[in-house]
Amino acid sequence: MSYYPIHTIPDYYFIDDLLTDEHKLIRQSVREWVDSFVMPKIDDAAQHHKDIPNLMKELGKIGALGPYIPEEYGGAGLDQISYGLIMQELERGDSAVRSAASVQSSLVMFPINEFGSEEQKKKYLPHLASGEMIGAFGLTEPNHGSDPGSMETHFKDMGDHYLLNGAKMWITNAPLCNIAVVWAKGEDGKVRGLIVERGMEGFTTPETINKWSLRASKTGELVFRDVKIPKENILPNVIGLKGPLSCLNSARYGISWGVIGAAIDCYCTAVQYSKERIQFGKPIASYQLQQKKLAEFLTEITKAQLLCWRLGTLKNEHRATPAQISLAKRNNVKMAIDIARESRQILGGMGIMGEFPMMRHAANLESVITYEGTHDVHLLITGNDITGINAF
Ligand code: TGC
Ligand code: FAD
Repeated sequence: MSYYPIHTIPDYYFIDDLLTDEHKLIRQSVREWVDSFVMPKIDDAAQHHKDIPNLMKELGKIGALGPYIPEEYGGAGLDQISYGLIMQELERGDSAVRSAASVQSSLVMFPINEFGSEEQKKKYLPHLASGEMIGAFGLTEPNHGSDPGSMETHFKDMGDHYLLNGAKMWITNAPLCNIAVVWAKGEDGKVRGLIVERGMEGFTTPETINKWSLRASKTGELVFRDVKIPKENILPNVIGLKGPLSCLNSARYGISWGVIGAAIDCYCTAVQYSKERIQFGKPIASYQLQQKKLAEFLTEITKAQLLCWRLGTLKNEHRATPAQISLAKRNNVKMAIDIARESRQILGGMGIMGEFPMMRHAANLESVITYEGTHDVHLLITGNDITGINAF
């Protein structure tokens, strides 16, 4: 259960009036699931650096894997606002839970649905939607993070199969994955997507340990040593860096919504605590300094909610540009990490404890502000959009 009553979750500008009954129903059901399934387990999982048992199958059951994938492939066929609301509710629980759902949905199911063959869609999507199969997305490499176009992972055409060599690093769910969508260069230097399956000889997934962030999520490497990839495992319908970057548009959009959930969890906890905690004979909520913080949190959350609602509407109309998505990802993650850090102070010493979510969210958001394009990379994308000059 959340520490605060669920009805205190803010909707200061009546954004609910802009949602359909279906949107509100979806949000309510994911909200309740997070309270009953995630909240009781998340501190233990994060403290002990372990994932929540059965998470993917449970996410599959509530329809959080591939919500916008067509129903014929096991998705829910929902719109982009629904996807955003689901991400928001999941990240109110923990960024690791949203990460699990967004990698599976936007980075694994999305490319198979957009760029895959009919056989690939039928073979993988229903199992990914149910959470029986876990996917990973391999773009980042040890020597190439912000600059994926310089990737070294490559494959050769051997006639009846491809031979894949290289390594990917910082990969969410690598140690757990059944399949990985891996981006690699062919002999012509062009980037292609390959579906690599666990069990293929020469494919290993060592875990990255000792993280201080996203501790309830498994991260690892994808290592390929002469891995034979059947020819039918290449994604046939995309060539070039725009393949992986299109997936990132979808995942970055989900993050823009998701982090509002983390900010809401911190804000609602701080409001509740500040009304209960008495110092100098009065609740600390009665002091102007604390009210200033709470007023600023609510202002920033409301602005972020409006930004996401509008972006979701543009996405539904296929009008959202990658640069608009970058602006929202950058703004909203910074908003959330600032609220997590500042709200922790409202709890004083209690703010460092696992019973309250602020330290966990703040630590998680250090990853979120780095992955899917760092804060500075998104600034450069906006700068490029304004000036037409690439400053990378
Ligand atoms: P550039 O020359 O600008 O572009 C190369 C080609 O890509 C196209 N493009 C896009 N297409 C679709 N969507 C976008 N957002 C696109 N951005 C660029 C572009 O039009 C061009 O196409 P074409 O046909 O002309 O070839 O690329 P560049 O080499 O200068 O690099 C800039 C870029 C875009 C790569 C950089 O700005 C960037 O975004 N770097 C960040 C890398 C990143 O975000 N990595 C994320 C890895 S995945 C991850 O973090 C998952 S976390 C999972 C979790 O939630 O747990
Ligand atoms: P670098 O690119 O080395 O950047 C270091 C610093 O330099 C940053 O501050 C950056 O902003 C700055 N910088 C870089 N270029 C410029 C420039 N031109 N101008 C000014 N400053 C610049 N990747 C995947 O492919 N799949 C995943 O599932 C995945 N999951 C992740 C999970 C976690 C927990 C983390 C932490 C990362 C994950 N990533 C994943 C990788 C993530 O996308 C990269 O960490 C991120 O893109 C940054 O790359 P880097 O770490 O190599 O940093």
